[in-house]
Amino acid sequence: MPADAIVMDLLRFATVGSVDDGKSTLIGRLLVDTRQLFDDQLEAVAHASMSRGVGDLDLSFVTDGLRAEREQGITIDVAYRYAATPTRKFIIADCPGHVQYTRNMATGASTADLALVVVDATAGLKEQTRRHLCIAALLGVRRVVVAANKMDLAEWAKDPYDALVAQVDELAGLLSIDPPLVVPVSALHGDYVVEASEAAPWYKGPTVLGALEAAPAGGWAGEGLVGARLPVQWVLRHPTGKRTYAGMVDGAALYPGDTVHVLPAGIETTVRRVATADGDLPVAPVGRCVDVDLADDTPAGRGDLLATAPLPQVVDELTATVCWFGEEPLTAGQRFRVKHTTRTTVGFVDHVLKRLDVNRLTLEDADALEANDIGVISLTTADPLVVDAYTSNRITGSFVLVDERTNATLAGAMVGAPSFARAPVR
Ligand SMILES: Nc1nc2c(ncn2[C@@H]2O[C@H](COP(=O)(O)OP(=O)(O)OP(=O)(O)O)[C@@H](O)[C@H]2O)c(=O)[nH]1
Ligand SMILES: [Mg+2]
Repeated sequence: MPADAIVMDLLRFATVGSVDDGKSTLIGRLLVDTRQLFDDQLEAVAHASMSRGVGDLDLSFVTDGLRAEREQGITIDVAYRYAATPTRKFIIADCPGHVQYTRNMATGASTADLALVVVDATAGLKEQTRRHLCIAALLGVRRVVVAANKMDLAEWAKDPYDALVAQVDELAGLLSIDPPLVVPVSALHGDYVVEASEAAPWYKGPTVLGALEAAPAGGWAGEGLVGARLPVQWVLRHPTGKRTYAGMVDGAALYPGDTVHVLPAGIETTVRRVATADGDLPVAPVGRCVDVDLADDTPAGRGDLLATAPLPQVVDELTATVCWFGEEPLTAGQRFRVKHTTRTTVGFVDHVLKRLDVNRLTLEDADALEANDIGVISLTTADPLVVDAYTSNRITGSFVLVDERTNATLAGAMVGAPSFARAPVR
């Protein structure tokens, strides 16, 4: 099978939604009912459930493996699981819902093609679910499936389901995404997760698994908008004295013979060869790690970017959308280490421009961002960065702000203003 076919067959999705709405239970149910778990894994979950006194089989224990997670009954770290059905492979990121771990959710969603939003249908859309969906939309996840969970507690009444559909449609409109499918489910009992059920005769749509199998792969908003991008990770020095440049291809495929620019220096040259440990390639597809030989002995270093047209921008002042995870507020004048692709430099916050109201999805004037706020800032960097708008490329359009003293990652940032917010940034 060609490499592309394997990629096409794969869907990466992340669970998002508020704490305790049933994300881990739903993933546990999905894995158990599609028979992804070995007997000994199931036995271990059953044993842990009994010893914690939470019944015969707490399905959330399938992904909640940390002791603190099982003791507190919440997810803390993102759990990645693999699953395969006859039609598709899945990489699942089960994210935490607790507001304190929003940064982990953002990490889990940052590589997802699809967000599986889990909502307790008896409670409706909560602020944290809106925040999660905003973050997923900001991260470019445009495909969404909603599980209206705990329908058993609502005795499968249609009214709470209809009310949730109306709330979800309104939010989708504000986020400029298509109205998502809303599947009524009981993660606890399994109705409409893998198996259809008689519980909701008024529901004619697919199960959660059916929706996940039918969703188009890829699905990230910015695909195909830029040329090839290769952030140089290593410079390989050969015995002959020649240098070649290793890194992962992104944005678009890279071909021998392509005209490339070495940025930020701006030197134009040609790709002579694209090699791997197994020999030369006629084409290096997106996601492939390769070693590039440039014509004319063109010099480049770690942190440089090799790019084909349409080209990125070289900037030392930029506007960015940030998810702020620091305990202390983010304000103008602060200084951070900026990590962008393989380049690290220092950045200074010139202004905090806006803060996103996650309930109304409007950008409000602000001069500080509190923990877990989403906002817009302007930043100056000590060295130039080579960027694309996040809406065009996930890799070259994102960076993180790191505390220089503690090394803690304090913000995830996307180049440009949020695409969906209605108010102008300046
Ligand atoms: N009645 C009922 N209870 C459910 C259902 N799904 C989950 N629960 C219960 O809800 C509680 C929370 O479930 P989890 O799966 O841990 O929720 P979560 O969304 O993963 O929580 P965090 O990861 O901490 O955000 C557990 O006690 C579950 O047994 C359901 O469909 N019906
Ligand atoms: Mg969980």
